[in-house]
Amino acid sequence: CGSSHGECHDPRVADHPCYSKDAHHKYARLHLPVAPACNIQCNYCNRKYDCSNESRPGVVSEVLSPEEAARKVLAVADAIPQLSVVGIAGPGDAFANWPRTSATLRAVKKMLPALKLCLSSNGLNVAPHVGELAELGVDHVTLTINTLEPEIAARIYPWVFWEHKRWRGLEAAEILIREQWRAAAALTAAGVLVKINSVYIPGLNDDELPKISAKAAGMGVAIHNIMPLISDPAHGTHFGLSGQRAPSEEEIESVRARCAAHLPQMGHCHQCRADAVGMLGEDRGAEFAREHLDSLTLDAQ
Ligand code: CLF
Ligand code: SF4
Repeated sequence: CGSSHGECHDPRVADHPCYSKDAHHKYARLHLPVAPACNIQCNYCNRKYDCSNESRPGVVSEVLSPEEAARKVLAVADAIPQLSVVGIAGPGDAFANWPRTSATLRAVKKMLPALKLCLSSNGLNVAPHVGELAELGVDHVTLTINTLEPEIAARIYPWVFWEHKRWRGLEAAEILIREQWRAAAALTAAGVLVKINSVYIPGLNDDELPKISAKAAGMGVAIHNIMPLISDPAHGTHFGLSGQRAPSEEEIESVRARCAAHLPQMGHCHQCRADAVGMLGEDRGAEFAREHLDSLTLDAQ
């Protein structure tokens, strides 16, 4: 399905504001910030802030318990009838906090089964949970994959935590890349609609991005989202502090065109916060902050 053309009638694509460009004017998403920890370090992330694989660095989301998150879903669904998707996109990694993530998904599914469930991850700890995802009815998962080459990955990820141990350098890079593609294969085989996000780091992974599109297309991935590196030194990320620049608009368009030869490209991403609420590009999070939840009307309860 070429979801970026808006011609697909599969409701899993047509009603999802990220998978379908047409849908992003009609449907809203809610991010539940229930996943604080992370199992890797990315050089474009400052761990005090939200996961920069999916979110805008330099903002901090208030972490919710699964119970608070369930309450928030009811409040938002009541207030925003266009709500179609509930996503978990940090502020760390959804699968590095699997007990909290799965408890939240179960609660949402029980209360409002018509909502789509969507997860975003670096891919490290996804494959072992694919069976449970299918059982929970999660049909959208985003994996952030930035390179196929361990030598390049070692310059993006200083370490990963895997099987009770911290790995560094090429060993860490090889584990992460292997597990990311194991996850992509397992998810597509289970019928999950997979989106790949890639952070474009000019001079480092320019030529990797079309290769990722090509490999992903061969696995049945639905869509690729090239996200520009945000490298403001004020955010305190390794890349920001070391002077790594962001790509220009021309560079982004050029690499997207190369990738589009293999896979539909998402061009309407807003690099949302891990607690974003509303239509893409809109953030009504403050209306539904923890201190307001008690006073909200919860008709759906
Ligand atoms: Fe959220 Fe991500 Fe699901 Fe969308 S966002 S978990 S796939 S419901 Fe969308 Fe926001 Fe871009 Fe993400 S615009 S940052 S791609
Ligand atoms: Fe940060 Fe997300 Fe990378 Fe974890 S996966 S280090 S939270 S950008």
